[in-house]
Amino acid sequence: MTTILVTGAAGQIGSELAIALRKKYGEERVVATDIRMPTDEALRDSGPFESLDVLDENQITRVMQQYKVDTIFHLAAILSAIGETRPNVAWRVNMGGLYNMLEAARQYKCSMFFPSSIGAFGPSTPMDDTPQDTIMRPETMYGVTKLSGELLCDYYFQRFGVDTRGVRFPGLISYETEPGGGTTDYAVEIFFEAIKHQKYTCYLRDDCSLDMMYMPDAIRAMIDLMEADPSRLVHRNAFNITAMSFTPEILAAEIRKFIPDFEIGYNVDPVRQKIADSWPNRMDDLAAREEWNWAPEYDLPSMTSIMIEAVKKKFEV
Ligand code: NAD
Ligand code: AKB
Repeated sequence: MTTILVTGAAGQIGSELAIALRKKYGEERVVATDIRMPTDEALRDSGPFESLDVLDENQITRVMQQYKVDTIFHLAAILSAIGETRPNVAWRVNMGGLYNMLEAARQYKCSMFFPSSIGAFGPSTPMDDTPQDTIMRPETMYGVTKLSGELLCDYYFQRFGVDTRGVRFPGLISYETEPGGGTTDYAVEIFFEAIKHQKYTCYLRDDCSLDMMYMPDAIRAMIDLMEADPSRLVHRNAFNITAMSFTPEILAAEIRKFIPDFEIGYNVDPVRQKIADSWPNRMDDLAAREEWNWAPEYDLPSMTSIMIEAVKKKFEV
C-alpha cells in the first residue's frame, strides 16, 4: 500500500481506520474522503482530506489522479436501518458507489477493500455457527446491496484481476464516532446512556442474539486482510469474522458489573427487530482464521470495561 484512499472516512469505521492507516503508513499517504466534514479534529488535521461523493465520477477521477492512489478502502454506504426507510437511496449509494470505486480500482490498478456485513445473510440462513459458504437470501435493501456487492467484487477479481478483498463485519462497538443508522447501534448507545442516565431503553428484544466486535479488532482485520498473502486467499469476498455474540440482556448484565444501578427497559421497534431476527446469532469464522490468521483480541468483558472507561472520560472532557 503506497497511497491509500478511504471513502466514507467521516463515519464510525472510517474515522478510526484513516487514523490507524496514517500511523502505520504515513500521514500524507492516506487520503480521507467523505461527503461531509469529519467531526474529529484529529482526522481533519492529521493528513489530506477531500470532499468526495462516490456517485460523482468526475470527483473520483480527480482524486485518483491527484494522489496516484493504489489502494482503496471503500466504506461509504447507507446502513441497514436507514436503508429500510430509504431503500432507493441505499441502492443508489451502495451499488452505484461500489461500481464507481471498482471501476476506479480497475482503471488505476488498485487493490480494494469492501466491507460486507452480517446483513448479507437472511432468515433462511443457518443462524448458529453460520458457515462461510451457505444460503444467502437477505430481505433488507442493505442486505441485498451487501450480497450483490460481494458478488460484484468477486466479478472484478475474476474478470479484470482487481485485487478485491472483504469481510462480513458483525455489529461494531466504538466510542470515537457515532454509528450511522444501523440495527446493531444499540450496543454503542447503551454505553452512553448507562454513563449519562444509568438506564437505557432498547429497541431490540432482550433475547436477540447478534455477532459483535470491538472497533480495534475490526481495524486490525481490515489491514491484516489487505496485507495477507494472496495465494492463501480462497474466499476473498467476503470472510465471516466475529469476536463475541450477546443479547441486550447479557450486555446489560455485563455493564451492571461496573454500574450496579444500571437498568435496561425495552420498547421494541418492529422494523429493526425484523432485520435483527434475519441475521445470524453467531457466525463461524474458520475460513478467515485459516486463510489469513484472523483472531479477535477483545471479548465481551474486556470490551465492556474499556468502553465504560472511555465513555466516562469522554463526558469528563
Ligand atoms: P457510517 O454510516 O458511520 O459512515 C458511512 C459514511 O459514508 C458517512 O460518513 C457518510 O457521510 C458517507 N457517505 C454516505 N454517502 C456517501 C456518498 N455518496 N459519497 C461519499 N460518502 C458517503 O458507516 P460505518 O459504520 O462507518 O460503515 C462503513 C462501512 O462498513 C459500510 O459499508 C457499512 O455497511 C460497513 N459495515 C459497518 C458495520 C458497523 O457496525 N459499523 C458493520 C458491518 C458493515
Ligand atoms: C448495521 O446494523 O446496519 C451495521 C451492520 C451490522 O452491517 N452495523
